[in-house]
Amino acid sequence: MTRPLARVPGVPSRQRAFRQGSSKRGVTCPYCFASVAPQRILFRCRGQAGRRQGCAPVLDEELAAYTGSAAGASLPPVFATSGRKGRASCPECGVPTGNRACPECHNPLPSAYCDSPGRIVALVGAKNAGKSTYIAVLLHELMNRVGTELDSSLVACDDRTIERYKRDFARPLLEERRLLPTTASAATGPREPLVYLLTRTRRGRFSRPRNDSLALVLFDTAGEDLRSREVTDLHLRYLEAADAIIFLVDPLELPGARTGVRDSVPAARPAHSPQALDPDSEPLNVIARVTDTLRQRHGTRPGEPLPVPVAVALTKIDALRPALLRQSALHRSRSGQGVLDLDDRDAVHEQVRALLHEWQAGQLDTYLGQHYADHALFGLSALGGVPEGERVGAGGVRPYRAEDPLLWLLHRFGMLDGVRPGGP
Ligand SMILES: Nc1nc2c(ncn2[C@@H]2O[C@H](COP(=O)(O)OP(=O)(O)OP(=O)(O)O)[C@@H](O)[C@H]2O)c(=O)[nH]1
Ligand SMILES: [Mg+2]
Ligand SMILES: [Zn+2]
Ligand SMILES: [Zn+2]
Repeated sequence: MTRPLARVPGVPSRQRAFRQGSSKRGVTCPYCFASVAPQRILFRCRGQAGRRQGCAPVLDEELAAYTGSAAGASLPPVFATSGRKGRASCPECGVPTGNRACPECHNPLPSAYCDSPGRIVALVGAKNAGKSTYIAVLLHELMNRVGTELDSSLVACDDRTIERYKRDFARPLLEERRLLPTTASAATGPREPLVYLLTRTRRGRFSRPRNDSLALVLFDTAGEDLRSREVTDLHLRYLEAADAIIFLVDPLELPGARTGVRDSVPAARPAHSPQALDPDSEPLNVIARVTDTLRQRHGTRPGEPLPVPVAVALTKIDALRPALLRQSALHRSRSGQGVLDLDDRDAVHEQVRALLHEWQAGQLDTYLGQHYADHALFGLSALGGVPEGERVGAGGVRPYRAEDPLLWLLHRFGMLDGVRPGGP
């Protein structure tokens, strides 16, 4: 007999505090991370199309400065208006428009993003932790299997995001099955976040369907750049703007984990490599630097936990010995469709916690507990198998639990119900 699912739609009080605490008065631009008061948001003329009269395209210098190129920066002009409505008429041609733009960098601000509080999710981790691979796979999952399950759409907010996702992530990794190159430091060239709007339609039993949106802003940080305390300006603003953090940890880098690793996996780094001596790349030191940055923004007192939820995920768990995962929560696939299974969540959290302690990395867990009001532990594999040389393993990319951290964050943001299959 199946028991009725215990639904937990309400947001726990701790989380409610977070939602209120982080309510920003303005909108944070997902491109330049400037905080923009609603009345300062610009509109962009819709321009000429077919028989519609409108302004001709002109070079937008702010946008060109942001992208570092004049290509694609010739657009109908932007204009300011005193009103706060979602639409305005162009003062030049009179055509009404609903296209909005950031007053600082002139990138498009989707109306769903302006109207609902945007959530910026920052993805961080040491060099080689698996960030770029994870971005490629997570976005693909959200556009396909997981998107269908959640009744959600994932839409790129600008053409450059579409182009870059294809060129730098999907084509090499998912189509050509080549491992992604090390991400170059932001110091060597301008880099842009990938900006998506994730919209979920929720059908309540007694209410009309409602759309909830989350701006998923993924900035593929180079692990290299998180090694020093002098984080680049864009990184700093990205972290300061973050409403949630996904922190990726390569278990093969944890001191005690090697015994739990399959023999077939080559050492993540030979003992004599300079990196092996580099304490700046230790997961704990990377998270500590990120935490210091967040503390400055939130102005919290030392000892007072930060309100930003942080999801900490062990990547590459396919490389762990099967014996370690057998009969464990991590070994099961996730249950639940379009909901977060809270029993499963607790079990995975506890198992990863136990693994961390077993691997002499218990400090990481202790540190998170001391500094964050809300942290959750995950184990995932973006590739689903150990790579062969420069290529994805023979079975192709078969992600495993890659979406878990995002589902938890959606639950935290009140966009996904939690259930306890075993009763409350
Ligand atoms: N076994 C296994 N290996 C993985 C997985 N994901 C990534 N890797 C390995 O980890 C390497 C680094 O992954 P990246 O995604 O490039 O790491 P990164 O965090 O972006 O690194 P930086 O760009 O240097 O900061 C890959 O080349 C793979 O060899 C996984 O799911 N399983
Ligand atoms: Mg990378
Ligand atoms: Zn116009
Ligand atoms: Zn901007």
